[in-house]
This record gives sequence, C-alpha cells and structure tokens, in this order.
Amino acid sequence: MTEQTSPERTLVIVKPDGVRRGLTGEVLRRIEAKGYVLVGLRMVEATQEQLAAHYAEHEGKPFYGPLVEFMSSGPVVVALVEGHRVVEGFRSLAGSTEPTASAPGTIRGDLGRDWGLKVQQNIVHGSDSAESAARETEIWFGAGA
Ligand code: RTP
Ligand code: MG
Repeated sequence: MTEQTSPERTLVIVKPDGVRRGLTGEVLRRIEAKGYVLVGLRMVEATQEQLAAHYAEHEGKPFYGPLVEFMSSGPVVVALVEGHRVVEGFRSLAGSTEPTASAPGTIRGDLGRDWGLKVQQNIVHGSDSAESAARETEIWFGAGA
C-alpha cells in the first residue's frame, strides 16, 4: 500500500514502566500492525534537559516533579512513526491519559492500570499535534531527523 498524500510523523515514547514491564515489542507491534511505519528508533536514558524541554507545557503543575522523576527512573524507547494522520491515529491507539478510564482495545486500556502513585504511569507518550511532533523529534533525535 502506498500513501496518497505526504505522510505525517509523530513521536512515540515507550515510558520506563512500559520498558520495565517488557511491553516495548507489544507497543511497536501494534503501531506496525495498524499500518504505520517506524522511521526512527532508539533506547535512551532521558536527560533532565530533554525532559524539561519535552514537558515544558506541564511545568508548575502538581504532577510535573513526579513526572520528570518517573521518566528518569529507567530507559525509554523513542520511536519516530510515519503515516497519513498518524498523530491522531496513535493517540487513538494509545487511549486516554488515565489507564483506568481508557477503552479496552487501546494500549493503555489493555495493558495499563492505576498503581496509586503520584503520577499516571501509562506506558506510552504520543505527540498531540504535528507541531509538537516536530519539536519533540528535535529533542529526542536531534535537528535534521
Ligand atoms: P502523553 O503526553 O504522555 O502522550 O499523555 P497525555 O497527552 O495523555 O497526557 P498529558 O496531559 O500531556 O500529561 C503528560 C503525562 O503526565 C502524566 N500525568 N499524570 N494527574 C496525574 O497523575 C497525571 N497527569 C498527567 C501522564 O504520564 C501523562 O501521560
Ligand atoms: Mg501530552
């Protein structure tokens, strides 16, 4: 199958809880099974600078500190994913922020739960717009990716 229009990209992160629980392959499998294409993939220990830039919109919120701490608690797998309307499509695959309220059939709804912690540990991140995807791609893959 070929794309009819210029493809969009989104930035996906398998968060430390997903990596720790051995769900990286399952997340990537769902992305590929949906028909999207992996065009970049790396495992990293996120730096404080990367997390401050990535979560700048949440600075000052009560969950910001616990979020940065959680995202620093182990390696993450960062993927650049391509396809027509992939930003919206991956958000739909991921489910809503709270795993408890996420629909079955979604990554968070099928594989996540609330652990009673200070921050939602919800397995994956997906960019919320094409603009966010471009900004986040530079943070995790560097300029020119
Ligand atoms: P993401 O950015 O990770 O794809 O998730 P999202 O858009 O659904 O959620 P967002 O509002 O952008 O929040 C970023 C991440 O912060 C954690 N969070 N915990 N009250 C809480 O416990 C809470 N609120 C947000 C989650 O890990 C969320 O994905
Ligand atoms: Mg978000």
